[in-house]
Amino acid sequence: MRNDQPKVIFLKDYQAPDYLIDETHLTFELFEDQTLVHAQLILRRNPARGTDLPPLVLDGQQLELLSLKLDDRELTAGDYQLDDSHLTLQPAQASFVIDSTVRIHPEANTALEGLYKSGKMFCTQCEAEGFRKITYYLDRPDVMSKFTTTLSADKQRYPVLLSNGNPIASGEEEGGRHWATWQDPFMKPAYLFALVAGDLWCLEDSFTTMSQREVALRIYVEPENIGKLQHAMDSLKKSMKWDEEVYGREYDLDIFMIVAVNDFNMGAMENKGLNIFNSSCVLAHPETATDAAHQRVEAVVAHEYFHNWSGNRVTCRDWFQLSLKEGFTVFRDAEFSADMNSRTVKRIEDVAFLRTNQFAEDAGPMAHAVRPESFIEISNFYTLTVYEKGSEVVRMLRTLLGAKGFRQGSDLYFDRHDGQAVTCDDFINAMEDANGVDLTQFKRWYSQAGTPRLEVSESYDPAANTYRLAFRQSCPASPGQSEKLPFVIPVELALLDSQGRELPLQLMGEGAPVGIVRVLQVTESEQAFTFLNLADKPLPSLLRGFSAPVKLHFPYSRDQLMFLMQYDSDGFNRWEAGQQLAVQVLQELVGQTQRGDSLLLDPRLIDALRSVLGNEALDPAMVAEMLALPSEAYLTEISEVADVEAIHSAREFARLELATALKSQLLQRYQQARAASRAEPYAATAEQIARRGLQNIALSYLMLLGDAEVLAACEEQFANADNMTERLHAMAVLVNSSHEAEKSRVLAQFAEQFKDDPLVMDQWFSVQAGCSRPGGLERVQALMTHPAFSLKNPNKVRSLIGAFANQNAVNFHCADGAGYRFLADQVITLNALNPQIASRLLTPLTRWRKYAPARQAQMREQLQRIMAEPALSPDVYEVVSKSLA
Ligand code: B3K
Ligand code: ZN
Repeated sequence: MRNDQPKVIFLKDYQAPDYLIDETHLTFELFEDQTLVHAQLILRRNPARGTDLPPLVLDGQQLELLSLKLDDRELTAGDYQLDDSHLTLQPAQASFVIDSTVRIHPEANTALEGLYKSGKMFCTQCEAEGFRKITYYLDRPDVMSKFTTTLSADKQRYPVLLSNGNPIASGEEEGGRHWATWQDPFMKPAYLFALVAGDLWCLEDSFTTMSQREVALRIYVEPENIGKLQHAMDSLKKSMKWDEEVYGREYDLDIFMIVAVNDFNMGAMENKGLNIFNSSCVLAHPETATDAAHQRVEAVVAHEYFHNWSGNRVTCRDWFQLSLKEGFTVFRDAEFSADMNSRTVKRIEDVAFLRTNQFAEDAGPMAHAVRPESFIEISNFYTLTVYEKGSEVVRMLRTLLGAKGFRQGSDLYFDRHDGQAVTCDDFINAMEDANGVDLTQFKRWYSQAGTPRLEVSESYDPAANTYRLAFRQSCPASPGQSEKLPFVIPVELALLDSQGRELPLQLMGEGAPVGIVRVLQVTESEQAFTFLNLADKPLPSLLRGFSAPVKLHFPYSRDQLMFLMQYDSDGFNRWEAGQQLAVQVLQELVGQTQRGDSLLLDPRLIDALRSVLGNEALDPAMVAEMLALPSEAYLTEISEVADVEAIHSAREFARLELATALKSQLLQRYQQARAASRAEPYAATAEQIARRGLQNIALSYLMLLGDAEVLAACEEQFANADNMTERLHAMAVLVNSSHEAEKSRVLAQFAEQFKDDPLVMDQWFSVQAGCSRPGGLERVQALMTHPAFSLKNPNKVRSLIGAFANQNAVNFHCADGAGYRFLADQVITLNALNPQIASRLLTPLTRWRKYAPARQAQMREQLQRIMAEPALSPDVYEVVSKSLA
């Protein structure tokens, strides 16, 4: 907690460590009321920093120091200095050994950082700076050490004792205790340290690597969840294979373990050889997990596994370089998911998420570059910008270098830096060196925050048969960055003729056409490209596959968008044309609503979606994506001033009009899909997932009509579905309907059936928290007293309070400001319990500039109320103070 102004850390102040820790020997004595940690550190002066002997400053927080030795000398209070967060002492030689014993209290650790208890098991979370809550250490990623870890605990309560690396010894002690020693042969920073002790069962399997080594695979859970691991295990094996095939990367230890825990601040953690996962990202069973949850498990298992190379073997020099491992690894997991499922659908989902959420972050008070320049609390920088925009930056590199050049670059990067802690520049330099290109200007994507705007205009010269595209890029100011220099923007494009065929592309200065799809590089503020030999004016298909994270503006007419929706050969851009059409139509409805005009939906949107629905050749997953109107959150993001009620009612009006006009087609596709579903058992295959996606969105539309036959279908789906995807969706549409009696009945039935399954109850909370019908806040407040709810469990906080504040705009933004007050109250309570979760929960309040003055004032008032709290954590302090600045 904060006593004085928290310190700002700057990238420009980076200095290599004064000392290195060659070996780390840890012993944990785990008890119910305390844990003793003995650490033996083999240290030496970092030769790169000189030969003098500056004081050694170890990080340490919330530790009770019981004993301290320097070499063989017991130190007493006068020999060292101790404050809130450091232990400082003076070495006498260049090489020395420190032995310390500290007492810590994992049983009382509600922040879920360092060593803590999740239910009955002990586990750790050290990234970014949690290791300093375990023992005194040089807790920074550029200090890499060889770890040997011994755990001792009561054998009956904690039969399983795990840490990183390989098990090397174990034994029994008096008093019913036992111990185990693990050794990790790879040097690693402390943030990758992990230990687990508990009564766990595991699913075992094995994987033979490309060099024919046998790796034991184990996924550990509490006994009641042993039946929900197959999907995660399959995902792990697919990930291991994929990384060999696509990146040539092989796993390096003899054992790879995953442990599922219920109380976890984020999705999962890539500790070397011992990944620790939020149970929501491991457990999957058709009856309890939706298709989306299955896909998330697959993606997160892959992501953490891929970190073994992009993060662990090659790690970050300092936390400003976080995107070095996170952006790259998100890119890797996205490509893996694209290869395992539908590539186009994966891209659509990722882009919709990025544009709605990361673009909002990039335009808000916490905006920062992919490589930030400063922070107060690093936990606040595990952001959409570092992760998702970071991944887009890596994707652009691949677009620019081509698949082969990119692979040569990644090979060089891994070879050159294996075992090192490096920077984003090192990554780019490897890409440059492997390809003989200059990426100096490209590096601005790492240093400049904000979303570039790319305006494109066209002109056609029928006499010369030339077509000119003029690009103008700009980027709004961000906190601390007023001037932005031009980015390198790869624009993948094609030019279509009146039949939708891609035309040969010959640029001015070229002797012949070069392909029909090309990547132009826009590098100047203003830049034009002229295409030759075009007998008619073409229609451009721009920024295909969302080739750069920018806001593209081209003056398409609605008819042109309808044409692209139907004929663009790029699936992503077909969807994108539909979204742009829907945005135009919805914005028109928002205007009508605000003026009090009668609402009129442009019939072209109905026609366009009718033909999508009627297209049996189109992947049903694409049909579902195209039927989904842009979300309220996205419409908010693209508004100058967001009118919450007008956006909601305009969008609901459009949905009802579409449902009415398309009822027969929707019903036909619904019934077809539901019948297929009844005819075969659930499988999480791409084909079935696509079918259920279309079935469910069709049901959402149909339920707006209030028909008895649709209600009956919905209840049938709820009652008879053999899987959570159909059951949960049926419940969600009922909850959002006006069928009060049916709604209460299914909610009660669902809760009774799944009351002992916390992950399913999370979904039950979410569905209700997201319900936009009046009275949302009261419902959420009532649910907070439900026995399955707990503020101490991050999944519960996210699924109830988070879902309310992020996915229920009309209720969260209710006119009297009660939604804001409620959120501020929760942030204040959580600030003391779990600062990381408190600070995450704040996000919707930080977006106050998007709204009209009255709302702005109410939101700011709550931020100020939080700011006035006495013991603010640095996490919350940083977000609130930057939001008010
Ligand atoms: N590297 C971890 C994130 C740790 C967050 C710490 N506050 C999970 C991941 O990105 O794989
Ligand atoms: Zn990661």
